[in-house]
Amino acid sequence: MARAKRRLVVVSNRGPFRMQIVGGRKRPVRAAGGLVAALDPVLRARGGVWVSTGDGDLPKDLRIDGARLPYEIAQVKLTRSVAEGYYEGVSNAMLWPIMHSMAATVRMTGPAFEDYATANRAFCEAVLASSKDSDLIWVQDFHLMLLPAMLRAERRRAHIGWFCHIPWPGSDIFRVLPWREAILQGLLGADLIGFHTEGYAQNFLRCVNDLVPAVHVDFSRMQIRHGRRTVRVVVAPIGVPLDAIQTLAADPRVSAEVERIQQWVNNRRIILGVDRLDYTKGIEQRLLAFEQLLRSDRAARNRYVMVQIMVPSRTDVKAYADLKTRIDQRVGDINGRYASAGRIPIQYFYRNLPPPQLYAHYRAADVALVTPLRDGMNLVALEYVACRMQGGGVLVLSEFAGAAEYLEGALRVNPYDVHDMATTLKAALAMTADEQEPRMHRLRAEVHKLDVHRWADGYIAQLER
Ligand code: ADQ
Repeated sequence: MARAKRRLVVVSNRGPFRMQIVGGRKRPVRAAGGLVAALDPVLRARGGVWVSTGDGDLPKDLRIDGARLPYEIAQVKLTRSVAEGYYEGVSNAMLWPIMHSMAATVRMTGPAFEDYATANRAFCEAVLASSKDSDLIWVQDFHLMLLPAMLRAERRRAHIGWFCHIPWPGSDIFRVLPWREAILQGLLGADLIGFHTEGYAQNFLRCVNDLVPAVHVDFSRMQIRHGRRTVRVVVAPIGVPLDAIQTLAADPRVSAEVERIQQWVNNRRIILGVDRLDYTKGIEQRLLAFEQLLRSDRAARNRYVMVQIMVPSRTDVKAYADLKTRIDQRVGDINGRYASAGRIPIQYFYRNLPPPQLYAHYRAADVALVTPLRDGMNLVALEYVACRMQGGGVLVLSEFAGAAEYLEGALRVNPYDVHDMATTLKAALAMTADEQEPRMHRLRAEVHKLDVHRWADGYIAQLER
């Protein structure tokens, strides 16, 4: 008889649902983003619990789309001051820039690390209360790097995994963190540690080797001997829910929306940018590259339009508010300089678009310009390719996105080199259908291999071993 599957406990800072007022009534709304799209179906299929921060306002018998949610939700409630230190002070102001190799952006605030530890401890208690010894515990991302060791101290034999959704920097940058060893010791409580690329995994092994005493790191087998335990490190690139995206992107309502977008831009060819508003995403550099194209080629002003869609993010953090101001000014400046009657060069949205509208933009775009200065993977690049079912379209991709390791069919750019980006953009726009087709064909095969369900199932199977 087949052994029953172990129950799965997913732990992440943000959870899959939150209460929101819709049409005057408070209702549970599914959170956007790749993580929820990846792990919600897995939990639905095998049952389990999702532990995340929240106000405790989700009803016990949560109903989604008319049916009872087949897994549990546990919410960790943090005090306002702990939440601030943990989320703003450490996660956003320190860990995010360091992990993206932007050490100069770090703002160090001493006591915030205590809040980070307190928040991780609160998660630990919630996980212990809602799980049992035999469960698989899968901790997500940089908000919860102390949690694996906290759990290990209580559950010696548990199967604990941790996945890093963002890059892992070189040891020379990681060591800028004052509590670097505490973080690494925290992670070494896990059995299985996953990264998007081989480069991040090797950087992590190097950090452990350089900064943690009394461990043995085997770089080629990607294992760490830590006391009596062995920690395995794996390369597990995340993907997108391919079938779901393709089904929705093919919907006749999405096709109608594609036509509407094309009319709205006067049938100019579309260069698309889609990002969470973040200084790692290279949005300003991208705008400069487009400006260079407009400046160098008069005809470009009538032929092309850039559509930039940004979802607001971390809006109460100063670095993000400042970036928003700079982007607004840059867009205004370019539009002021190069607009002519009925033709605005940059169409700019600052809001979350629902998937049908987002996918219509992917379908309508001749070129997707994905230019992060540094990015763990970048799902936008994969979503663009997933929506190009008719073939054609060009993906211009930063060499500093994890996705660049897997998408050979993209045109590569260095986002710090604005001239290189402008030249590559021009080349992308000049590509004939015959040149685009084989590249997109190759990209589609590459994105197919990165299906998100395969990512989740593969990781869980390794954690179960
Ligand atoms: P993010 O930094 O959030 O994720 P990304 O991978 O690009 O970056 O995912 C963004 C998601 O938000 C995409 O699914 C995209 O469709 C959506 N999105 C962006 N703008 C939107 C808008 N205006 N309206 C609606 N949706 C929008 C982190 C890491 C990444 C890593 C993922 C997954 O930083 O490197 O790929 O986790 O591991």
